[in-house]
Amino acid sequence: MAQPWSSPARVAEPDEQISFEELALAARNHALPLEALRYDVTPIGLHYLLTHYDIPELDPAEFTVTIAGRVTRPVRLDLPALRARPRVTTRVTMECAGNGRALLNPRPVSQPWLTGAVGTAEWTGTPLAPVLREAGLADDAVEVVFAGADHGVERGVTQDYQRSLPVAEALRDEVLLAYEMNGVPLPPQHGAPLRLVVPGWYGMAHVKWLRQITVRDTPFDGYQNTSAYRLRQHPDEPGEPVTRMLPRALLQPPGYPDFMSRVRGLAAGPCRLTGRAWAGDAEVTGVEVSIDGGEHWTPAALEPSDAPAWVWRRWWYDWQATPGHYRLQARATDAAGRTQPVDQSWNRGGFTNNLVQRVEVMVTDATSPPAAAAAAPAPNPTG
Ligand SMILES: Nc1nc2c(c(=O)[nH]1)N[C@H]1C(S)=C(S)[C@@H](COP(=O)(O)O)O[C@H]1N2
Ligand SMILES: [Mo]
Repeated sequence: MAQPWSSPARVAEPDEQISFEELALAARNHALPLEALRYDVTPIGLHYLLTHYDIPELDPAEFTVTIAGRVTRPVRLDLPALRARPRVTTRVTMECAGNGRALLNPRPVSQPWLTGAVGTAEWTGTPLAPVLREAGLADDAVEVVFAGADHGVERGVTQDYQRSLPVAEALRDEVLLAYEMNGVPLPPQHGAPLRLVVPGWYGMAHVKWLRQITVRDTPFDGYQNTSAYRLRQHPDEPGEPVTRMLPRALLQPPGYPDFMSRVRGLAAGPCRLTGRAWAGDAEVTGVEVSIDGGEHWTPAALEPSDAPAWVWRRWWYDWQATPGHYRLQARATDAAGRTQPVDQSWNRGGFTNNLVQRVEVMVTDATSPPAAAAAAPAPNPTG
């Protein structure tokens, strides 16, 4: 073979387009269609999806998860035992740390997300903390490693997908061993029969197909913690770990799309712009909208909520649309004063890029046909 079968991390050349390999990843791992921002809870098939390797084949009847390592009483639990434990349902907005990657310049070569790597689900399961406490955490426990049943090779490193959390994070009340999503057993692609849910953290921490929990007295040095999911400017630096979601607002694109460009068509007149906003740590306190490409920002209305930062909230802004070409933008600010940047903050992995979303809209006079129809394009052969 001319190419090594598992290549090192790479940043695209300045004029390099999306590759066949990136297309292959994008076709497996899909985004939330932005019109699905209309749902408080994302229907399962519309929730974004990200799987590093293959979806593993697991028999729920045979399935067990083990809790071992630095504990006094190692435990093995099957699904009936998990279901017999206290049952909690919690709503969580989850976003991939790579969301926004393909908008970066230069582009880190990996799953080429635009802005839709997010979804909100209702996860049902049992809290992790009591399970860990019953197993008896050793005094010297520092991290807990969560291993999935999926296996692959990444940048030359053969592995099962594994991620660790510091003990204090693993013991948070909100962290769940989840066996249901939106009221039904987890579907295969979202981690059946069991996954971890770590509200507030980017997606990589929510380990799917969870089959082993190992308590450690030293920091975990696995690939997904020390090589991947680090904020680096240079390949050789250790980099800061990726943890919680930064604030982000998304706009549900108004009007109707052009098939290829996705530019929106909209008839002039009153238009309520609406979308969702969330964060991973301190709650969203405001959303601002710009209709003039970022010259002016106006506060949007934000739905009142007692929910934590990681449950997305609806926002809206009443726009009097007059004919013309617009670039709509929305940006969120959280209670810690963090606002989404209008310029990219770049890192080699393309992580945590919460650069503001931009939506192009052609507003046409309500009485004349839309510009696109007037141009009478050839029928689309692909349907
Ligand atoms: N076992 C396992 N867990 C995993 C992954 C994976 O590839 N294998 N991908 C992670 C990443 S990067 C993300 S963004 C989320 C995606 O969860 P979803 O596919 O249910 O939306 O799962 C995380 N958990
Ligand atoms: Mo991710």
